[in-house]
Amino acid sequence: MNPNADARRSGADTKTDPAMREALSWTQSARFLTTASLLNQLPPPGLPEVAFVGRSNAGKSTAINTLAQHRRLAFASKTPGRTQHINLFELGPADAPDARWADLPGYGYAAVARGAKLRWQQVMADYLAHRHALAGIVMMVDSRHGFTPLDKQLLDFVSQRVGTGEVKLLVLLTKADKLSRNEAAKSLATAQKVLGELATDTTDISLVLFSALSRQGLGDAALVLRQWQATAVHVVAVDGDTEAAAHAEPDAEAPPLSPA
Ligand SMILES: Nc1nc2c(ncn2[C@@H]2O[C@H](COP(=O)(O)OP(=O)(O)OP(=O)(O)O)[C@@H](O)[C@H]2O)c(=O)[nH]1
Ligand SMILES: [Mg+2]
Repeated sequence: MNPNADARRSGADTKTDPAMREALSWTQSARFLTTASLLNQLPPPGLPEVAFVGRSNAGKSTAINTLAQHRRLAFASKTPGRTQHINLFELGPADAPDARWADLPGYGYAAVARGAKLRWQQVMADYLAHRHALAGIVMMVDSRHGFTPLDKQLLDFVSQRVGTGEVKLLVLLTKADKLSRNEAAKSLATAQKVLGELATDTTDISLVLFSALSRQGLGDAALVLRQWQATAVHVVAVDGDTEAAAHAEPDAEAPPLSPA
């Protein structure tokens, strides 16, 4: 597989590795900023943003809470489809924030009405295709199930922006505590294969086995996110925010992901 598709294992110690400790103390600065149900309700782009995406119930909100070391920053729930808006979080010093995270609504939850499903998927597709500030995507995939057809559809959808390296990708194989060592190795190998097909000389793709319960992969995930923030180009907000204006109209270039 392409060396740029980097498989990380929890080798480093979150307590003793100074870079990891710094990264974790940065992720712990995450605090709620705002919530939006439409793209034009989002604050103008400025700080680098990272989108947390994945199937409903894959563990997006829980991963944000774990990184932030906060039990209820993002709303995690046993009921799939809990996150129905884009929730934005801000990171860095309170007087000088340096990044934002966006918890996006999950996809693939069958019980959501078709109309609502299409609407959310359009919002997500527009955000991923056009948000200028988007520096990276964290994709949560349940380690027991691997990439589902909808996950692959999403990978395909972002493959252009990921392919040029404009948008970086971190895949968290979540709920790793539910797997045996052997199953975990298999889950990692299968995911590596899928991501290998996406990797080019310009992509920046990482893969981490993750558990909110055991904190496996937490330090590695924090390191990747910290690195993205450190290297991201800050998007200067333009007067009259042309991006927000562009989002007011549905974009023919960004078809909705087909509903599950
Ligand atoms: N055992 C275990 N359970 C987890 C882990 N991460 C999440 N869960 C559980 O999985 C369920 C769904 O987690 P959420 O974080 O709400 O999932 P989500 O992706 O935000 O779901 P939506 O908001 O519906 O899209 C909850 O019951 C969590 O407690 C993990 O690492 N280990
Ligand atoms: Mg959620």
